[in-house]
Amino acid sequence: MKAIREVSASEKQTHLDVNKIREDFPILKQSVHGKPLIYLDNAATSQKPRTVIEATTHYYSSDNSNIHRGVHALSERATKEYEEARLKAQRFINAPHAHEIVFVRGTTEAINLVMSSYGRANVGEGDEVLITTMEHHSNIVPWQILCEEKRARLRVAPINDDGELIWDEFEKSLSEKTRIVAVAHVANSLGTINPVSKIVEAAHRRGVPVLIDGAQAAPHLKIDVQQLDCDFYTLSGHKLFGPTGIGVLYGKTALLDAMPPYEGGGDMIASVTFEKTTYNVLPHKFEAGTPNIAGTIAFGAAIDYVSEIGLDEIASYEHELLAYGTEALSIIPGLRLIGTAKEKASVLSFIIEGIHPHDIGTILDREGIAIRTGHHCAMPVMDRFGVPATSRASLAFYNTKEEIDALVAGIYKAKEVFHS
Ligand code: 7TS
Repeated sequence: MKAIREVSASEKQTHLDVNKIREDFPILKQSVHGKPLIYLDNAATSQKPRTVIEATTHYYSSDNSNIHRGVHALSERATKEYEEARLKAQRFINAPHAHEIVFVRGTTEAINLVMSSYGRANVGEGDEVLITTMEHHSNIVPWQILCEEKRARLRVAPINDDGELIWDEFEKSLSEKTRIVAVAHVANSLGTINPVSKIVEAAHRRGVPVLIDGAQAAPHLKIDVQQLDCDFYTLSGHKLFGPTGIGVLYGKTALLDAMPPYEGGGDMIASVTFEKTTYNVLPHKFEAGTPNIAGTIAFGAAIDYVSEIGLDEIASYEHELLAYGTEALSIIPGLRLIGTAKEKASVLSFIIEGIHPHDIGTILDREGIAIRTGHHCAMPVMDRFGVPATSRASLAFYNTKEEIDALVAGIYKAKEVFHS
């Protein structure tokens, strides 16, 4: 396939060898409905490089055993690999300490942990929790549960027609009653990159801690939690080219130390009697029960993989792809992009006059193109833009301009079928 628009030499800023990278992803080699697979649903979950798949196989073939308990060789090896993954995650987000990395199932569990432990201990009647309109349901519903339980108020900072946070409104919503701010770093349905440093600064001026939902940021942007100075940061391994069922909650030591446990069980205790149980040190206090050992080790391999390519390279290549895609989609008659923030990550959400997003998704699927259609677990965003759903193409560093051309051709085909 050849790109519709030739790219001038001055536009070629990146050195990323996409064809070589694609060789690392076995799943991308297949055909769907007789057409080469074009996978543009990376915001839902991304594909896995061979090293991640092999790390899983290697663990189960050679090292499988429980961790932190056995004195035998297998358990020692498994424990070492599991704890090495923690160090990799620590370096990946530049956390000051390894014990500030809590392994969880994913972003959803990370936010629920903070809500349940920090939230229940610190939010009371009349207090406020501040989020934004562009949050994923995972960063709305836990806070609603908390606010209902505590008779607290959930405040929502609005967004403008481009899908950007309205700064003045956000600042006005911060008050002496605010107990925590929880915002997406990158919005999954719009691609908006939030001004998280500025958010943290404004909240900290009022002594309010900030949780950043980094599920959609970690695969695309370099994360430095020390620079951000955020209090909590969450991410999901499966969006970061790792396995499902593993993610990270980063929290500052002082906060994590002061928080009560989330779940009770094995590994999170120091000693147990029927009279009194004492809890383990961080991070084990928050990791009750046998964890996802294979997934954690393979997640470590995913971190190695993306770190080797480099987040700066990834961000710059994806920026090029996004600019190309935005231009290509914008000129399609009847197409409206939902989410046109100045600062955006590689998400192209759109609607087309006269065609339901699900029909577009189905027609594209026949062309071998995987996109997501629906509300993307961000129903308030759909309400804000007055649409029931959007079609969403979300890009990763293994996608190409030729694939975007195929997406455009597929959309024209849908328009033909529906006479739109
Ligand atoms: N926060 C954001 C911003 C997300 O995009 C998602 C998942 C989550 C939280 C939840 O992450 P999980 O790994 O715990 O499920 N977003 C999407 C999506 O856009 N399409 O499918 C899942």
